[in-house]
Amino acid sequence: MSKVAVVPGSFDPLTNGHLDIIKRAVKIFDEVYVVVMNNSSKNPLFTVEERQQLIAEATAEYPSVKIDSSSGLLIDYAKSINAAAIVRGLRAVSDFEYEMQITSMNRFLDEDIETFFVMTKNQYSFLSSSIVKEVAKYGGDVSTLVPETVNRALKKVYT
Ligand code: COD
Repeated sequence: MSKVAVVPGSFDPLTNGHLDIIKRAVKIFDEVYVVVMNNSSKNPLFTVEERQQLIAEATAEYPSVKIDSSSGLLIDYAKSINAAAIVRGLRAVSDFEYEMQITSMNRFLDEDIETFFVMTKNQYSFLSSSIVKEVAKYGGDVSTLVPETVNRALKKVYT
């Protein structure tokens, strides 16, 4: 049976840190669903469709990657595609508390779906979508921190 994983996130926008996590998931799972989800505490810059398009362009070389979106609960989405696992990225200890809370809640809602944590490359451990947007907004160069298409999209928004 093929092993399916969900890589959920806000991806507003996709960074090289996200991409690193997606590539690591691709090595382990047969199918990897990268899913743009609602995070009710964030106010997105890009629409869901724009974020999906940017992810699709950056992952085009990986046939096992599928792009989707959902406005419901992550666990319901994971069940709907028979996922065995949710894959999340860890950057630093500061991510741990938030991730533990999400994982515990998802496990409370469904015991059978495991969450796997993947550590990013050290060079991306300081990266977040928010920090990238902040730097891009004030004209800083983020071209080595995000895929080329994301860099172009950020320039379009901020010039
Ligand atoms: N290196 C490695 N990993 C990274 C990096 C980096 N530089 N940057 C981000 N990541 C990881 C994050 O740790 C995360 O695992 C993933 O990439 C996505 O990050 P974000 O910031 O784009 O996404 P989040 O954290 O906003 O995603 C939160 C969800 C949208 C998944 C969550 O809010 C959710 O599940 N919402 C749906 C509603 C729901 O089910 N809620 C109940 C769960 S408690």
